[in-house]
Parts: sequence; C-alpha cells; structure tokens
Amino acid sequence: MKVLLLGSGAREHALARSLSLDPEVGELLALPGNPGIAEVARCVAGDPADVPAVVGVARTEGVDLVVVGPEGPLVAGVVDALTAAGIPCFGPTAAAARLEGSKSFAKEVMAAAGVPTAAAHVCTTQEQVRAALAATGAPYVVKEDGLAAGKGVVVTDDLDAALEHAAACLARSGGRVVVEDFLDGPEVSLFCLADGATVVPLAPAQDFKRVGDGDSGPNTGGMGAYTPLLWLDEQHPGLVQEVVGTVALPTVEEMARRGTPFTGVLYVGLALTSAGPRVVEFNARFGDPETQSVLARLRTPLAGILLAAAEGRLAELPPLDWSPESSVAVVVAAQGYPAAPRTGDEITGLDEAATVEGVHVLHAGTALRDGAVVSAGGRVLSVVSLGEGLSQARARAYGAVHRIHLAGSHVRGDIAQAAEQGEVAIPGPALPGHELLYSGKVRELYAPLDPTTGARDEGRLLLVASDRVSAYDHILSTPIPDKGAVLTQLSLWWFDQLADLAPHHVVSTAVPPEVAGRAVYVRRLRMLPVECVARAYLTGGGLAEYHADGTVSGLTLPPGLVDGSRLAEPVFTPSTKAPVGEHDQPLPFEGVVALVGPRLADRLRDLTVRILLRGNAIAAERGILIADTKVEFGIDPAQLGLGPDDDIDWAAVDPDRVDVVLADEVLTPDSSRFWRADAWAPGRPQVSYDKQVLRDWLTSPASGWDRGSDTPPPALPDDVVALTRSRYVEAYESLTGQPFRAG
Ligand code: Q0Q
Repeated sequence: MKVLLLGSGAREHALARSLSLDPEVGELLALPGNPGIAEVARCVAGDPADVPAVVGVARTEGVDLVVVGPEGPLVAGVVDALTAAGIPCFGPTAAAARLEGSKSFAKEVMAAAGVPTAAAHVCTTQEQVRAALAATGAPYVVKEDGLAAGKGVVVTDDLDAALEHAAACLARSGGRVVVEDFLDGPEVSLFCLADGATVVPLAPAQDFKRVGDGDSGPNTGGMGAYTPLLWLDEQHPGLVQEVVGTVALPTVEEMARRGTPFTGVLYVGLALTSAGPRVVEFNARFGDPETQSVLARLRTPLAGILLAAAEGRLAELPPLDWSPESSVAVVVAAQGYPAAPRTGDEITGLDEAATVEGVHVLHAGTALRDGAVVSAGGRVLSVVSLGEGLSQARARAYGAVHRIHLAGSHVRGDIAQAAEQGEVAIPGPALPGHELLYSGKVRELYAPLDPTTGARDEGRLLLVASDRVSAYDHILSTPIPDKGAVLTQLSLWWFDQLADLAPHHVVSTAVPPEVAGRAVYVRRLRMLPVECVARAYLTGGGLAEYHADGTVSGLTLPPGLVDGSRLAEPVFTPSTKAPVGEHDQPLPFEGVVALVGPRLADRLRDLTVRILLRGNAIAAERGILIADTKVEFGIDPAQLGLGPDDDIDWAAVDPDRVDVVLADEVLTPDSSRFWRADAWAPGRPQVSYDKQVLRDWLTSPASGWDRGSDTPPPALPDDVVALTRSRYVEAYESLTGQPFRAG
C-alpha cells in the first residue's frame, strides 16, 4: 500500500510513525512533512490545503490512501476532491467537517441527535451576547463559531473579558459567536473512527491545554497528554461504550440522514460533569498531542484501519489491539509560546533522548539548517513514552525531555501527575446547599452549607447512598432502582437493633428531596483508621488467606475449613483503610494495637464481634446468614477536646471515657455478605442473597462479557435489574418485618 499523509506537526509524525510500522505500507509520502517525518517517509513540498496540488500529487504517485492530519485541508475540501478523483481518503468531506468548522452547526446536529452537551446561545450581536452571559452566569464560556486554531474559546469569570472576546469574534468570523453554560468535571478526548455508518472508538486520553503547571497561564494547542485513563475505568466504567452509543453513533447517523456522511475521526471532547458526560466540542481530525500517546499504544496496524474507514468497512474489523502500558506525551515548546514563539534556535540531544527506554521523539515545529535541526514553530517536539504504569511512563518521558536542549524552551512538569497520584475525580452529583466532599464507588459524602453564610457546617455530614452497584471489582453502568434507599433504611433499622451495644452517628433523616429516603445527616466524627471486619463464616479474601497459611489477619484457624465453613465463633479480621482505587490490606491485631493502642483495639474487636453476633442472631430467624461484615467507628472530636483537623494520638484515648460511635453503614448487603440460610452448603461458593442474579448473568454467555478481560461489564438487561432490586427489597422486608417504602 502506498500512502500519502498530509500535514507537518507532531500529530502527523505520530501518524507517519504508525503508518511506517504497518507491514502493509510499502511506501509512505508526506506533504509537506517535517525533518522527523522525513526519517520514515518521503516528504513532498507543498501546501496540504492546496487541493488541486494535493490531488495532482496523489494521482501522479498513484497512492492507495490519503490520510489527512490537520483541519485546514478538510475545510478546503481536499477529501471531496480526492474522492471525486477515485482516491480513497481518510477524513471527512468539507460538509461533514463543519462539525468542527462551525460550533453553531455542531450544536444543531447534537440537538437533532439528542447528544448531551452544554446549553448554548448562538449570538450575532453584542446585545445577544450580553443577554446570554447574564443567563449562563459565571464562569463565562465564549466560543468563536468558526475555526480558530484552538484560540477561539475563552473561559473566564471576568465579564468584561468575555464581552471583549465576543466582540472580537463577532468582528471576525462572519458575525457568530456561541455562549455556553460552563461544564465542570475533568475533560476527556475520545477519538471515534467512523466510516459514515459504523463507529470504532480508540483509547480515551487527557490533554493539557494551559501552558503552565497546574493549568495556569493562557490556552495553547496542547502541552501534553496521556492514556489510558485508569481513573475513568474506576469512576465511570463503560464510559467509552456509553459515549459511542449516546454521542458518536447518533451523530454519525444524523450526518448520514442529512446526506453528509461523516468518515474519518470524530474527536469527541467530553466533560465528565456532576450531571453526567457532556460534549464540549467536536473536532473532525485527530487531536494533538493526544494522538501522540494514543497511537503509541495502538498495536493494530494503522493503515488497514484507516483504509477500512475510507472504504466503509469498519464493521468488518476485529477488535483493536492495545498495549496495556501507559503512554505520556510531553510537548517541548519554544520560548515565548503561545504568544510569540522564538524560532531558529538549534536543538541538540535528540538522539540521546531517543535512547531512553520506551521513548520516541516526534517533530512538530522543526526545520533543517546546515544539517542541524532548529526550532521553527511554537510547539517544537513531542516526547512520547511507554511505561508500565503512569509513574514509569512519566519518569521516562521527562528523563528524555531533560536530555534535549533548546534555548528558552519550556514544558509542563505535571503532565499526567494528578492521574498518577489518584487525584483526578469525576464530581459526584451536585446537591443544592451542600458541598461534595467525596464521591465513592456507590456513595457520596457532603458537607451541609450554612444557608446564610455559605460556610460549611463542621459538625455534620450528609451520607448519600446511590443506586450504583458493584460486581467483580467493577461499578456497573446500570443502576439498581431504590438500592440506595433500601440500604440506607436497613442501616437505620440496624442502628436501632444495636443501640444497646454502641451509640450511632445518625442525627436526622430530614434530608433534601433530591436524596429522600437514601440519605442521612450524621455527626461529623474523627474516624478510627481501621476497617473493622468480623467473620462468622470463612469465604472470599479470608478463605484465600487461610489457604495460604491457615491464618486470617494473623489469627490461626482450625484445619480442614472450606469455602462457607461456619466458624466456632466470629473472628475479628481487621484491615487497613486503603487509598482511593486500592484494596484494603489485612491487618493483624497487633497492627491495630500499633495504630490505636491496646485499649481501643480491644474495644473495636469486642464491638465488631458483638455486632455480627447480634446481626446473625436476628438474621437467622429470618432465613438469612451474615457471613461477614465491615463496620466503622468514630469519636466525637468534642469529646477529645480537639478541632476537626487536629492530630490525634489514638493510643491516648481511653474508650471508657469517650463514646466509641458506630458510623458509616451497618450490616447491609454492601458492607456484609448475605446468604440464604436454606441454600448454605459449605465446600462451594455460596449463593449471594443480593448479587447472585447479576453475577450469574454477567458470567453467562448472554452478557457477552469476558470477566478476565479489562473491558467493563455491559449494561444489565431489565429483568436482571428488576430481579436484583427485588432481592434488596426482600432482604429489607425479611429482616425488618416492615414494607419497603421508596424515597
Ligand atoms: C465518613 N465515610 C465513609 C463514606 C464516602 C461514606 C468518612 N460520621 C462520620 C462519617 C461517617 N459515616 C465519616 N466521617 C466523619 N464522620 C464516612 C467511608 C465514604 C461516601 C460515604 N468516610
């Protein structure tokens, strides 16, 4: 296959590198290319937006495929002309490329396709802009309607700056500007390959638009990128398939309905807001620098994929093959970029940089002068790494960056740093009058705000249980209706049943209507740094520990126990409180003593075992066995004579002089293993009271899911959802003897 690649940036160098690695590609040309691309392709001088010239080269060279990198040639109609000349081309026609070329057109298509996006006001006068800004409020988002090389968008709290940008846009781009609602939450770039009918997503990535660390300074074309987004799999599993189904495919189908089918890459810019994923913008080409990282991980030969898209055969492709490694791309920018980049400076150290394991260097704004490579643009290079995890990928990328010398150049030092440190969070659902403190797998924690001052109420928290459900270490994309309410109300019932054993933290159930029935106000405590687990039956992680050395959390158990064995009496098997995204680790009792002192350790063990004993005494009468449970305790800071954030010496706390308060949730199917008593049979995995139905479906051929793969589970069918909901309600009604009432 002979391929012609249009463009000259690092994105195009990434494309050229991947195309050159494709065994089906016999010859690769680039127009105009750059010194880096010249190492893997034959560069042909020319303007990629000069459509007749491009068609002439493609014809003369007899290429089998043209791949378009930048947006300019697309808007100029290069794909239309090549297609008319009978030359397969990867990229959208000029009409289809309007999805990027006109923000107002894109909004119109999104509306017609039902695509979730920010509410927008298309304005043609400054008065309309002023009214729109008043309607949206700050932060103000003002976008130039036409192409603006990434500089057409201003997001600011400063009304005058917003008005000034709008006036400049109105004077420039045919008198249209789009004012939008601000979208909170982390932004994600998802490239969706399309052939007019079928959509194939690539791995999602994040880029870094601002020039300085910590997202400081002016916007740029992008200072770096990374992929994969492990925090995304953790916090919003199934997002890629969800976006394909709710954004990319509906958009491609709408474009086909309009007679302007979209072929090429639909770059979906997403914001993962507290109200769910929203489209920030569409682009009609690969994103730079995300492409540099995404293609570094793509193992499937690229030319075959792009030719299939050009020829309408994406549906025939097998699943794409991805490296499990992480990739980080760091952009080396010239002095003065983005305002006024300095050019003409020699670049040294490129070969040394490329010797770093897992690294390759891509050229963007470079040129050759007397045999030396010199800077010739704002973004000069992309240094791209592969590594086992983000830490190694970042270390390799920056290790290579530091071997490159270009006077006055600068990079962002924090590319992928927040992700590496587990600090990228999708905001949980916003709740008026409350500040979201933490969004867990299935629950949220809020601080109530004083309605007058807006200050946090430091003495209370709002604990909210969602309808999300987890299985096989995945948060399923399908909620179970009323699950949050069932578990909240079950906890409240248990707090009453256990009141003689320990005081609890509940203050009130008079909660906001948005979370009625599935939330409680609680006293804000200082939580003890121990996950207090007790086991009445041996299974799960405890069984695995037992199989290893006959002990659980350091406790020796009798020989001959099997999966589901009832223990002579419940045992205390505590664990650590792991950081977000990691698993709790078993903690021997001595470890608890080291953390909280002997007296509190004894009290925690005693209370946890008694709670499970009481729970099973009540549950057994209702046909339910509680195999194990996790509870959490806290102490009122006022009783400790401390402020909410003062350090605590737990070992100095006398449990006979303070209340050890039962907090969090208690004896629910999320914090415990519930089994049907009449189905209990030691020696095999037991039937889970609440999750067996969805587990069985997920591991059945009907789901089409491979549990061993790193793909997220599929959406649950209605009957599995309904049956699972009925199990939660049944557990509640059996235990409490009361009919379940939803919020
Ligand atoms: C507290 N959590 C749990 C959590 C995410 C719940 C901190 N009374 C309290 C409580 C309670 N309960 C907490 N802190 C201070 N005082 C509870 C694990 C985490 C969402 C919901 N974390």
